[in-house]
Amino acid sequence: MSARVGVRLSPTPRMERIKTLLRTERLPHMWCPGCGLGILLKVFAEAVLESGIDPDKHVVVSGIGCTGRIAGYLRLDGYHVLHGRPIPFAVGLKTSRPDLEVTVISGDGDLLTIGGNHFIHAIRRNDDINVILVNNFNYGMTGGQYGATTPPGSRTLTSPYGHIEGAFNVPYLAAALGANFVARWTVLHERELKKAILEMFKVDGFALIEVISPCIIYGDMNSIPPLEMMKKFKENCVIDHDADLSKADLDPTGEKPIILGNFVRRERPSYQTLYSRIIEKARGGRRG
Ligand SMILES: Cc1ncc(C[n+]2csc(CCOP(=O)(O)OP(=O)(O)O)c2C)c(N)n1
Ligand SMILES: [Mg+2]
Repeated sequence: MSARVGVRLSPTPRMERIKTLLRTERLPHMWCPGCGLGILLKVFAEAVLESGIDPDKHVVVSGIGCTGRIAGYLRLDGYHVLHGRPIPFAVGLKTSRPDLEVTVISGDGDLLTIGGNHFIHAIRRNDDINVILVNNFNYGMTGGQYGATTPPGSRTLTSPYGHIEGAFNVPYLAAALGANFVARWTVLHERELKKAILEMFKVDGFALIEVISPCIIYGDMNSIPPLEMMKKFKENCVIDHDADLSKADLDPTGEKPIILGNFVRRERPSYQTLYSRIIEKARGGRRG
C-alpha cells in the first residue's frame, strides 16, 4: 500500500473554490479506488467556475451508472434520470429553456448501448446540448458486462472467453452523424480536457467529448490494474487533432495508439436556433 495513504493535504484556494460546487455532505463518493470519475468531477467543476456562465444557469443531466452519479455530487441543478434517457431529457430542457447551459454526463453503456438511438438522433438534429460520454469500456456499476464500446477480445462478466462483437468508434460515429464539436481525451489529460469542456460550452449545436477513464472492474477482468491502465493511457496516447477518425478505434488492453484531440468544429445551426427562428416567423406572420 502506498506510503501516502492517510496524508492530509492542506486545502489550497483552488480546492476551496472547487468545493463550493460539490455537495460535500454526500462525500465520500461511491467510486472504487483507482476509478477516473473523481478527476472528471473536479475538472468539470473547475470548467463551470471558469466558464463565465452563472452556475445557476448550468444544469447537469445524468443517466444510470457509476458515471451517472456525477450529477448528484455537483452543487448545481441536476437530474438523475432513467437509464439511457439523459439525452431526450436534456433536449426537452434545452428546447424549453434555451437560456440554460445543459450538459449530459453519463456512461458509455447508458449513452450508446441502452440509449444509442437517442444519441444518433440528437446528433442528426444537432440539438444544442453538451455531452460528456465516459468510456470505461463496460457497464461498470453492474459488475462489468460488455456493451457497445467494449473492444473485441476483452474479457468481461458476460464475455469470459473474450468479446466477439465490434465496438463503436465514438468520435468517428459522432463526426459522421454531423456533430458540431467532437473531442476525445482521457482523465489523465486534465488541462486539455478542461479546455475542451470550456470550448464545448460555447458551441451552438451538439458537442461531444468522449472521456476515456479507467475502470477497476474492466481492468481486473483483463489483468490490468487501474494504475497500469493510466500508464497505458500516458504511454500510448497520441494527440492528433487532424486524425483520420476511421482509424481511431480503441484497444486499451493492447499497444494500439489511443488517438486524442479536438477533432471536429462545425457551425451547422442547432435545432433550437432553427426552431426559435421558425417560431419568430410564425408569430410575425400572424401579426402581419
Ligand atoms: C432500464 C434499466 N436497465 C438496466 C439497469 C441496470 N443498470 C444500472 S447501471 C447499468 C450500466 C451502466 O453502464 P455505463 O453507462 O457504462 O456506466 P458506468 O457504470 O460504466 O459508469 C445498468 C445496465 C437499470 N438501472 N435500468
Ligand atoms: Mg461504462
